[in-house]
Amino acid sequence: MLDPMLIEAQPKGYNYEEAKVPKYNLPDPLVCLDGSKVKDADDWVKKRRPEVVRMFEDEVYGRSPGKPKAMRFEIVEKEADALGGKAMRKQIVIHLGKGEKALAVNLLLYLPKKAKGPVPGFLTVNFLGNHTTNKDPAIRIPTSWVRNGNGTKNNKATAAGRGERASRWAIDSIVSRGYAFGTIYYGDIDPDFHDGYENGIHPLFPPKNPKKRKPTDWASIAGWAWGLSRGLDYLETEADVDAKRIAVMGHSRLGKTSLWAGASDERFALVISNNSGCGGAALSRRQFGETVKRINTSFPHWFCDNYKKYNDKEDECPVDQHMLIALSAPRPVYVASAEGDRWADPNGEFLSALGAEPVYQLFGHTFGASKQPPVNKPVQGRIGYHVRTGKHDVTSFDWEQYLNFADKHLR
Ligand code: GTR
Repeated sequence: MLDPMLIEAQPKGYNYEEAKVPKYNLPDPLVCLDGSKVKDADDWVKKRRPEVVRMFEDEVYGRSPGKPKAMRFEIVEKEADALGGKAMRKQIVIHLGKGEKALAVNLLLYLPKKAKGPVPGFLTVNFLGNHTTNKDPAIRIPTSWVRNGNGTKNNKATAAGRGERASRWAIDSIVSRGYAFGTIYYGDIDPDFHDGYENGIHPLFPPKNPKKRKPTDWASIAGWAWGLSRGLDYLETEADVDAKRIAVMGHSRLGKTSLWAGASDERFALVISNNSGCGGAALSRRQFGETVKRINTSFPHWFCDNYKKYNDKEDECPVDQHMLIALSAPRPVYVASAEGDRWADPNGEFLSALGAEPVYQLFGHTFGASKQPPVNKPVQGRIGYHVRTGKHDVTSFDWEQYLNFADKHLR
């Protein structure tokens, strides 16, 4: 398999021209499977939304288990004076399952020290270990699989990686603006390579034997999203956090993950997709940049087996990704693109947000854009969108917009 990190930003042989986007018809989020039209918000909530969730489960991400019985939270570290006195730090291990295959998922949490009463926050998921999100020397280093362990080839994280991804995580600003910041390392939940679902979260739940898997069983994106829900389960027990005001955020494959987490767990109050692209915010039918076939080939473990039916047959899929954005409604949702990230189809990400607006309108909410806004000019209605200059990444510009959006909706 190709090393996902080594795949260049714009592989050759794919379409990057708007004029070459094929003609397509998007499925109407407001037309039910029986052909009837959604009349109002109640109809969406009771009838259409469950249908759409089921289609995403069965055709795209796979069905996940619910909240597990065998789960235990252990606070393994606590510091009242972290980040130069600005924050409290807590590190929690979420123990999942029993026996040999039991998992220990590490949650790192910073809480603003000055806060009076429970604070809103961001729950995020990261690529290389919690210790890479900040230089703080007390952050625990993962013992689970990591990609190339900080430049080495042994798949073990080392202290050399401390803070190496700090530019992606505006922890200082987040805490200074009165929000909690939580992050989970995705490899603690499910290692990101295809091993036939023998490792990570999947063997802890039926069918424990991967040979008995059905084409609708969950794969890795659903596993990471499910892990975010377990992080939220912990936050519900945390007196200093208001678990009813938690935004879920991720980048790239983890942006696909945060969208599915927000869609499948309505406790998340706000949903943020950063450069999530194909299988995330971007419309698959446009076949711009990464395609369904390509993603299913490079990353066969991300989506359920049924999704492979749509390789080169995007039009046959009963959903497209605007319906995923719509599953956040009526909660605020933010889709962010980068101009240089054409592999992720920035305009397709915008059009997907736009395609979700009819569902928001049922609740009296609007987006505020009808075509992709110019670069670095965010639009923030109940749906937020921006395309910034630069490449596939998370920047302080992105976080500035997420914080403004959260100020508007979670305060
Ligand atoms: C790419 C993949 C994208 C995106 C990205 C990432 O190689 O094609 O869908 O998920 O990886 O997660 O960094």
